[in-house]
Amino acid sequence: MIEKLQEIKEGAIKKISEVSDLKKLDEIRVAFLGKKGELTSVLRGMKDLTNDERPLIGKLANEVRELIEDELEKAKKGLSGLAREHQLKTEFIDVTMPAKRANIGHRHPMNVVLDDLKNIFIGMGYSIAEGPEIENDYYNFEALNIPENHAARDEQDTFYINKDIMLRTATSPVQVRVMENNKPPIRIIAPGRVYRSDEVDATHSPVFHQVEGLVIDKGVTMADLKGALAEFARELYGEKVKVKFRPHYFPFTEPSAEMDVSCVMCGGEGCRICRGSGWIEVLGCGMVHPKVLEMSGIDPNEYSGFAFGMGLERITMLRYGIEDLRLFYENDIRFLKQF
Ligand code: 2U9
Repeated sequence: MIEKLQEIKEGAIKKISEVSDLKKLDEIRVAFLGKKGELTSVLRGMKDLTNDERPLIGKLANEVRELIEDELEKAKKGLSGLAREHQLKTEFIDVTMPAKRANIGHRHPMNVVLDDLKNIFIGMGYSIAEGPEIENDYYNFEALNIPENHAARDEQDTFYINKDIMLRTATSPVQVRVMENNKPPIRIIAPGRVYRSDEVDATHSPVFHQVEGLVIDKGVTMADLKGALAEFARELYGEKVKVKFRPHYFPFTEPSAEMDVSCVMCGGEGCRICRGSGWIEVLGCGMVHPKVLEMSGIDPNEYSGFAFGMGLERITMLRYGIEDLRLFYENDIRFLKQF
C-alpha cells in the first residue's frame, strides 16, 4: 500500500508538471482526488488494514493528498498567470491611438430647400396642409376638372391600384379637401410625395416631390398671383432675380401660366444650365378654374383664387447646380455632405 501511494504521488506530480491548460488540470484533479479517483480508492481499502498499520498508512495517504493538492494549486496559479499574460498581450489596447470619427448623417439637400420654401410661405401667412398618398379618381382628377380622356389619366402616367384608386399624381387633391372643409380665406401650401409612371432618367423619377399652393379669398386677382410668386422667387434666389410669366394651359386653372426666373447659374447671360436662353422655368400657376371652386363648394361669384405647383427635385437641382436627380435617392453621404 505504501508503494501504491508512492506510485500515485509520482504519477500525479508528473502529470501535473506536463499539463498546459486549466481544463486539463481539473481533469487530473478529478482523476486522483475525485470520488472515483485513484487516491480515493486507496483510502477506501484502509478498512482492511490492521490497527497498527492504519495510522501509519493514514498519515502517509494524507500527506500524499496534501502534496497533490499543493501541486494542483501551484500549477493552477502558473497557468492562470500564463493565460492572463497571453490575454494582455493579444488584447492590448493602445489608448494613445486617435479615436474613430463617428459617422453622423447629413440633412438631405431637398429637406434643406423644402424648409426654406416652407419658411418663405409661412412668412407670407400660408399654412401647411397634408393629405393621403393613395387617392381616388374624384380627388386626383375629377375635382380638378381633368376630363375622362385627359392624357394625365393615361395608365402610362398614373399608378392605378384599381379603376378608381391610384397613387396621387400631384398634391392638388390635398387642396381640394382643404376647400371642401374650410371657408375662405384659404392660404396653404401642400408639399408631398407624388407618383407618376415615368422612366428614371436625369430629370424624371416615378416618385418625386411637389410643393403646390392655393390662395382663395374675395377679390384675388392675377396681380396677387404675380406679386406673391415674384416675392417667393426673390426670397429663394435673391433680390436680383428677374421673373417672367408665359401663358400656358392647365385644366384646373384659367388663365394659366408658367413662371421663369433669370438663370440662377449665369444671371441671364446664357449657360449650360439655361441652355443659353438666360431663363429657367420654375413653376406652373394660374387662377383657379371657376368649375374647380364650385365642385368643392366655393361660390365662384363670391370668391376667386390662384394656385401654383413646382417640383421640389427641380428647385433643389437649380439651387445647387445638380444635374442628375438620381443622386437624390442614392443616399451617398459624400454627395449629401456637400449641401
Ligand atoms: C387646386 C386647384 C389648382 C396646382 C397647380 C401647377 C400649376 C403646375 C406642375 C409643376 C411641376 C406639376 O411637379 S410638376 O410637374 N404643377 O404646373 N400646379 S397650378 O393647381 C391647383 C391645385 C389644386 C384645387
